[in-house]
Amino acid sequence: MQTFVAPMFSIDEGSLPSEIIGVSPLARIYYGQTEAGPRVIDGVLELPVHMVTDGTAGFIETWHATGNVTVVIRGSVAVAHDGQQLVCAGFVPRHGRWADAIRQAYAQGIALADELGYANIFRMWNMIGHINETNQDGLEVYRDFCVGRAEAFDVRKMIDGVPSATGIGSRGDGISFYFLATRSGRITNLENPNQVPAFEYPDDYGPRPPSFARASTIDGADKLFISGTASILGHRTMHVGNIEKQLETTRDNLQALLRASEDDERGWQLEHVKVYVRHSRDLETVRRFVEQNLPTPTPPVYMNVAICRSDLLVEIEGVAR
Ligand code: 3HB
Repeated sequence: MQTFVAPMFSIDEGSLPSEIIGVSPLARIYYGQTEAGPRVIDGVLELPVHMVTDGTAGFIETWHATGNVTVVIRGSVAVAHDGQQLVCAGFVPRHGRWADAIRQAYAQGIALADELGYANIFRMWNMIGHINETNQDGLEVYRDFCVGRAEAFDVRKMIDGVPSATGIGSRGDGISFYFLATRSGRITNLENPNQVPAFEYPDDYGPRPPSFARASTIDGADKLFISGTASILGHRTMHVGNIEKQLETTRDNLQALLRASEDDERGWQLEHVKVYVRHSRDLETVRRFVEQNLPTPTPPVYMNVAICRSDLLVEIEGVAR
């Protein structure tokens, strides 16, 4: 039976929560005002990601370990693992074309996780600078990124299908990513019956579809990891230009995922949410909506960043229990 400890959010470094199991954290993701490659500080894997605007407090996402932690660095990626779980973090600086560099970095991370025995990747985050701009060939950066990630996943056929994910704009220039994997524990991926699976999107959305599942659970972990979710039905963006309506469709999609588990009796409840808002002018509307419609025991965190499709105004991800 696997013990999985949920991420814990804190508002700033000064209020970092005390470690909950008495061992070092597996990794800390610094959601702040700088981006850089993964680093090891006092034996802890850290990844600084540029996700908050100047003058706004960031937060630290801590992944808690369940045993002694070992950190390994290889090339542009680093992993931390504790015998049960692994976090891999990577950073690719700005490129004129992204696919090759992303394929290499992801392939390196996946190979390292495989070698160490953590073959089951179940959740990943990708923070993409200039996400809606074009690369030197005129291809949108997000679509270019999707090509590289898909090629890395082609190389190692994903055992349980593609993991749940977030692919979101950042305020930096490069692409930062991290993923979580387990040594054991069967992964079950869920899809939203109201959406075409992202990995089956038609090629109107780019040369390779985005490789991710809408949500994932792991046997014994008692957690549902919900991917970045937005105002998409079928494969189309709904309510272009209307933040209130996009929020309603996003909420409905989140609720569909909470109900999508075969284990219907289970009744998943959202515990943590991260909210990405394209325009700062919409922040208060979004905050009010989230408080009223998506209550969670821990405060949501809000980031003012671009979203993978230029017509999406808001995206919400979560962890449910
Ligand atoms: C992704 O490409 O990983 C992704 C993008 C999204 C939402 C979730 C995942 O907009």
